Amino acid sequence: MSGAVEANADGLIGPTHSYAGLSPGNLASSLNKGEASNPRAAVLQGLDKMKALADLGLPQFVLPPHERPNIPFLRTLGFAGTDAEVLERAWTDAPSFAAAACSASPMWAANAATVTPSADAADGRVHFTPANLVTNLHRSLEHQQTKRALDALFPDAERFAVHDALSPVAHLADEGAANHVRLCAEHGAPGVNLMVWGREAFEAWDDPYPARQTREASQAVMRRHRASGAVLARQGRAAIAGGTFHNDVVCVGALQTLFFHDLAFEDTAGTKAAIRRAAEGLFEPIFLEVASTDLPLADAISSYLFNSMLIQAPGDDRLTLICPTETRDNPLSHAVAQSLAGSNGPIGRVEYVDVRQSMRNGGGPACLRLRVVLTEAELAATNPAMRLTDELYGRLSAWGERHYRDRLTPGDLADPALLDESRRALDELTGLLGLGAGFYPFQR
Ligand code: SUG
Repeated sequence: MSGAVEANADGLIGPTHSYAGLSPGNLASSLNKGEASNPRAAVLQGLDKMKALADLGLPQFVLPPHERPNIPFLRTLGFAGTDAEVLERAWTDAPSFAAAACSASPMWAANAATVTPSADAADGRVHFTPANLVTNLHRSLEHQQTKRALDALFPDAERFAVHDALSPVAHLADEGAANHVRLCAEHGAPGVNLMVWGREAFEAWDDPYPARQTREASQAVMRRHRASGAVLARQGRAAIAGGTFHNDVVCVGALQTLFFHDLAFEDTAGTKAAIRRAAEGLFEPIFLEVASTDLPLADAISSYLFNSMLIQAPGDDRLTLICPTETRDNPLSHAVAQSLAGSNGPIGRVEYVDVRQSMRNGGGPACLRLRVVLTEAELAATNPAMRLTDELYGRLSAWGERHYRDRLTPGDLADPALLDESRRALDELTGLLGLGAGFYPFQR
C-alpha cells in the first residue's frame, strides 16, 4: 500500500496551562514550579506550530483540551456542594489533588495514545490505545476524555479501532507514542515499531525518578493492535536518572532514520541490531547517533534537540527537523543541528518553532503532537471539522485571544472565576470543532 501520509493531531492548549511542578523526573516541570504562565501565549504558540505544519502540506488535526478544573474527579474524592464549593474545599483540604485536577496536561498529545497504522495491523485498521498515564496523578485523569476525542476524530469503526486504555495500574504504566518510534521505507509500507520501556512490571524500582513505561504495557499494546514489526528496547537507566522521563526527549525517528542520543537505550548495539533484523527485506535503517562527548545529556534535555518533529514535507526527498527555539539557543545542540543540515545525510533542513510556554513544562514540538499515518481513504474518513484549515486557525486564534488569561499563577487555579471562564471557552469550542453538546462532562 502506498500513498499514505503522516498526519499530526496536536493537543490544543487549555485555559488552565500553568506551572504546578507536577511531574517528578521532568526537570523543566520541577524547575519552573510556581512560576506564572501565560495561557494565551501558550495556545497561540501551539496553534502557530500547527499552522506551520499544515502550511508544509501535512494534514493537521486539533484535539480539544479537557475540562479543567476536573470537578467530577474532585467529587469522587468526596468533595460536595456547588462546583465552586467543590473547588474551594479541594484546594483547602487536598491541594495536591486540586492542582492535579487543574492541569492542562492533555496538550501533550504524544502521550494521548499509541497508534498503529493499518499497514502494520493484521486486521487492516488503524489502532489507537489511549495511554493510561498512571505514573502521574494529573495525567492519569486524561485517558477517558482522550478516547472520546479520538472517537470523534476517527469515527469510522470499519477503518479505525479506538481501544480503551490498558488497566490503570503501575504494572501496565503506559505513556503512549512518546515511547514509540515507527520506521519504514515509506509511510504506507509495513514498518518497524520500536517500543521503548523503562522498567519491567514486577521489577523493584527505587531509582530517584520514575520509569513511566513498563515492558509489559508496550507488549500488550502491540498485541492488542495485532501489530507487526515490534522491537522492544530498554530505555537507558542513566537517561531516566538524568531527566529523560520519556524516550522522545532523547530520540526521534521518521522513515528509515533514527536520530538519538547515545544514552537513550540501555543496550544501543542490541537495539540497533534488533531494528536491523526487523527491517530486513523492508528497508535499510539509518542511525544518527549523537555522542555524549558532543552533547552531554543535560544539554540534550534542556535544549530538547531530540524532541523535534522529524518530517518529510510533500515534494521533499530529505527530512526536515523542526526544533524548539531552545535548541538554537544552546550552542552545542545548535552545532549538532547545523551539522546535520549541512551534511549529505537524511536530514536536509532544520527549522525552529517557538513553543516556550509548553517547553517550560517539559513539552517540546514533538510532545504536542500525535502522529497518525493514514491512507487516502482513511484520511477521507476522519472528522473534517477537527482538521486545521486557515479558517479554523483564524477562529481558534481569535477564540484563544478572547477567552484565555495572559497570566496565571498556580494560586490562581483556585479561583472559581477561572472555572467559569474555562467552561465558557470549552462550550464555544465544541461548536467550533463540531463536537456536539455533551462532549464535556459539564455539558451533560
Ligand atoms: O508528562 N509535563 C508533561 C510533559 C509531557 C511531555 N511529553 C512528551 N515528552 N512526549 C509530563 O511530564 C508538567 C505539568 C506541571 O508540572 O504543571 C507535565 O505534566
